[in-house]
Amino acid sequence: MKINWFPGHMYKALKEIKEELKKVDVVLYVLDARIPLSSLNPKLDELSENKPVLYILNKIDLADEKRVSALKENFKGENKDYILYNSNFSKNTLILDKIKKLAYKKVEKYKAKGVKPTIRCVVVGVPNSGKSSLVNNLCKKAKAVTGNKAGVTKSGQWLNVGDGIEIYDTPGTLYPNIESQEIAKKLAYVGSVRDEVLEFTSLATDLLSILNEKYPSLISKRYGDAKNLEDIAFLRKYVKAGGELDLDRTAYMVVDDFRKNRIGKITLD
Ligand SMILES: Nc1nc2c(ncn2[C@@H]2O[C@H](COP(=O)(O)OP(=O)(O)O)[C@@H](O)[C@H]2O)c(=O)[nH]1
Ligand SMILES: [Mg+2]
Repeated sequence: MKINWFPGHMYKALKEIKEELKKVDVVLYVLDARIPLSSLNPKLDELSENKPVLYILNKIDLADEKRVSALKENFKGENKDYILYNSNFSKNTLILDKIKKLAYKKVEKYKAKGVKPTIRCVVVGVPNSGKSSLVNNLCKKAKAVTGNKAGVTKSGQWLNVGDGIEIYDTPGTLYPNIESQEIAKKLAYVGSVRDEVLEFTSLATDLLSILNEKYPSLISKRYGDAKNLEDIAFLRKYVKAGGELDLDRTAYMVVDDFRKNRIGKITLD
């Protein structure tokens, strides 16, 4: 299977992101902690002209925290920081603190003039990484900054989340640079590629081979001695009317098991 998913609108999206990035002081880059390196666009610095970045390693509740921590060097540096996060549950005060630290240059500059600065942020990341959830998580008590008439919900507003920090309410989609099928597949495993363009038998076969190598004990725990699609179909008695093993159904089930955390907490880099 070749995942031909590189969306045509990607180039337009990239141009839009570049425009959005110009308006902000800090970039909030949401990465799926199950595939943190694979959901990262390596050209972000170029796109953002080296703006400070806070990497949100999101869905940490689904990920292998040990493995994520082992990768942390990729997300640290001058102008860069990271946080392990669950957008559905984590308290956002830690994020706000980190944003302030990353924007210290602006804060200092304004302080010297006796003015409290506004720190503007935008959320970016691949589809399904949790960008909207993060915006909601940050904006629990937020008020729209720009004229927001009652009853009219517009997108494209700055939301004041406290501490002089404003978040743009519309996250930007930023894909990793994928000529690589390896990366495309990892995005597919976690649900960041539209399922319609995927062949599940091929996808599940590849996923199982990675998991058998990296997380053999989790695979045995879930599927016993079954290591491949045929064995799992047999084990689960997924059979078609004629008695043939139903590999399509099995494949879908395996990918779904992975996505819903039924195999366990996994990080595939
Ligand atoms: N388990 C878990 N699910 C999350 C987390 N953040 C987001 N989600 C879920 O992931 C799915 C996609 O989230 P969404 O915010 O719509 O992603 P977006 O496409 O990047 O805007 C939704 O079902 C969210 O509830 C998280 O930290 N942990
Ligand atoms: Mg969204």
